[in-house]
Order: sequence, then structure tokens, then C-alpha cells
Amino acid sequence: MSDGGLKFDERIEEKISEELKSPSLYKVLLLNDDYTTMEFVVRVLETVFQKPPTEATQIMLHVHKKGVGLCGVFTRDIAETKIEAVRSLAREQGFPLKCVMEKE
Ligand code: TYC
Repeated sequence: MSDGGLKFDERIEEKISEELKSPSLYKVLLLNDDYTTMEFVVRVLETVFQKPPTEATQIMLHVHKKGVGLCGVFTRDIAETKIEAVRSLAREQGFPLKCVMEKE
């Protein structure tokens, strides 16, 4: 039985609490490489992640020094859309910039 033997009322309760749950969140991370220009990474952080110029530069430098850095935390659909935007911009410019998501 697909409802695990629960009564009708219990199934309703289960459905309601399921719908009340807040959506899972995902970190979007930028990875360092040796070829993407610093200027391009800052532009991506400003345009795709709406970071102000100073913060965009700080994040870029953090990724450059540490290898990885946080761009933001989003629901799955928004994280996927932002990653696709980064990949498409990077591909257009011929940069190997990598952007990934990680469940919080
Ligand atoms: N390391 C790159 C350089 O020296 C700059 C860079 C920073 C690349 C952050 C990717 O996610 C990145 N040009």
C-alpha cells in the first residue's frame, strides 16, 4: 500500500505538513581556475548574483586565494538558473569558470 496504511485524516495531515515545509536551500559556489580573468568573475558576481562592486571583488579574491567561495544561498530552481547563467556567460567568453551547487 502506497500510503503505508495511514487513515484518510492522517494522510491529509501528512500532506498539509509536507506543504508547509520550507523548501531546501542550496549554496552556489564558484571555483578557482588559472584562466578566467578576475574582471570577468567580478562582472559575473555583480550581474548574476547582484553583488555590489566591493563585495564582488572580495568574493572573487577569496575564491582566487582559497579555491572556492560562496556566491549565495537559493532554492533549487534559482540556484540552477544562476549556475546556468554563469556557465553560459563563461562559455560565450571562452573561460573555464566552474560554478556548482551544494545542498545546505
Ligand atoms: N585565478 C584567476 C586568475 O588569476 C581569477 C579567478 C578568480 C578565476 C575566481 C576564477 O572563480 C574564480 N586570473
